[in-house]
Amino acid sequence: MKTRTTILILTIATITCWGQTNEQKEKEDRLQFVFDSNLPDDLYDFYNQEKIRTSYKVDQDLNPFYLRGDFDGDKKIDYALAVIESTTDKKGILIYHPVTKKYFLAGAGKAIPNGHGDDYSWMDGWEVSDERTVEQGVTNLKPPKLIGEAILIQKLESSSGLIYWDGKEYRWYQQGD
Ligand SMILES: [Ca+2]
Repeated sequence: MKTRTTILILTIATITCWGQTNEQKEKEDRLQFVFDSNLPDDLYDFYNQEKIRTSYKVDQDLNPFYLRGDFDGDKKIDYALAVIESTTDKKGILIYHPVTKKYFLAGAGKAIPNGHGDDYSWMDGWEVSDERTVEQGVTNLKPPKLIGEAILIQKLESSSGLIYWDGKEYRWYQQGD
């Protein structure tokens, strides 16, 4: 009797397992990854919202895959998460302001002003910039006065640019070409 129950349970477990679609599996893997990564609470809660986590995958190819800084200059920590838009596979950055709970996209389907289109697949490095004053870049555009910390985006040994907050939105400033 005991054996029969065990077999029954195992069979049900196997069927349940087979019934799981790839999509579900992928979603669970994604969640597990985020869970395992020890994301800061604010960022975890943000990413774990249904509409966010179903729309954007975390870009696990980028190291680190998230940055912490005061991007809007209010002296409170903000986050930038490397993401891939699920429907298009376009890469980019999701910037989150925990104080206002607002988020902003750069790439991953959204082109920001003066930027590099809506897909940052070329991006292979990023960091919080330590520049307080931005030097003249390779275009004629005047360097912005930074309100908060800027995010330096790099295509290694090639081009770089800054993503910075202008008080209303995030914009791009091209540095090297
Ligand atoms: Ca801030």
